[in-house]
Amino acid sequence: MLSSAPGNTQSERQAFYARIGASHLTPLWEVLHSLVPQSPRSPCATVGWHYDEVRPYLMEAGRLIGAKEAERRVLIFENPALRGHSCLTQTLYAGLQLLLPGEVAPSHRHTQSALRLVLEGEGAYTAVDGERTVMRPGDFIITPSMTWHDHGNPGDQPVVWLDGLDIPLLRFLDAGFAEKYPDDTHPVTRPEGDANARFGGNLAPMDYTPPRVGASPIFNYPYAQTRETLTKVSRGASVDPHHGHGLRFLNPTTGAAPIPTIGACVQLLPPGFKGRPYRATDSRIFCCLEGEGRIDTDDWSFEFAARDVFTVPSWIAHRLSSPSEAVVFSFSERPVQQALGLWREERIA
Ligand code: 1HN
Repeated sequence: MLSSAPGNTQSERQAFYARIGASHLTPLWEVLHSLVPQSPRSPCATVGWHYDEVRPYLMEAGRLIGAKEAERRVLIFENPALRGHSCLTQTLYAGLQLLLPGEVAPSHRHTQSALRLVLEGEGAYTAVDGERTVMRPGDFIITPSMTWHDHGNPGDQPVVWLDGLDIPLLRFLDAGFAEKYPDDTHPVTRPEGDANARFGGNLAPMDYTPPRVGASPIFNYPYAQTRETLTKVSRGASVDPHHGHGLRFLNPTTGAAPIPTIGACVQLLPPGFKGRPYRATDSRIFCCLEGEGRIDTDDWSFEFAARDVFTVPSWIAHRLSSPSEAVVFSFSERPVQQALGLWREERIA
């Protein structure tokens, strides 16, 4: 006879789970549907920060600790649904870094890749493998995996930038290595602008063959150039109903993303733009660079202005809009999902 009272079955099952639990075993049938959902259900929250709220804390941190002692003086944007994990999405970390006049953030390298989006101040530089680049507001700068990097601020203004790193992804893969350079600053071996001269003019050195998987040899995508491109593109007739005038940053030698693990985009939302809903399987971190606008999901909305940071997790439908005109930068792990054949998007009417 098979049948038994459901109550007994439940208690027998619980007792069974407890017994096998002692042998570090657990039944699949209790978790199957959350392991293999019909569609993504991210544990991450949609969330945003206004720069005006965060900046005073960052300046306070500037009085409490030096850049050298901290190694990197950063306030991390933590997803409220993942507190204590130092991440904003399941794959990406983001934070605001402050470098005060006269400070140096010492040279090191690691397998984690980084991007910087300069938000405030002029006169600092970042160095990547022996070439320095001056950081100007809006500049998008990359620090590829295992490149030596230090930052310095010989100027007279505090300089603030948004850092994005693939820290959670590499933690998940247990693929993190790091080392410190013996001196605070790495020797300068190439003149400023060398990388952009060799790779930035739709040209490359005659004998250059890009690695099969690798980062862009361009490491500063200056905002002056990006903005000019956006302005010219916006004079064209077509506006994407979901993205406005959306462009993605390229490794010019391959057409791939600037960093193998992180893709970055910039969007110009024309005056009065009301974007249609859109969702994709990559979790995206946004930062407004100019103007103001608004992002809406079914149960969340956030009004943003320049330097505000916000995130939309995987598969959450969202709409971008702007009353005047806005420029919005964003980044995500999209190239990872695409390399694995997993990335999907949906343009909702
Ligand atoms: C790092 O190297 C930087 O170079 C910023 O500016 C943030 C967070 C964790 C680990 C390394 C930087 C970082 C970081």
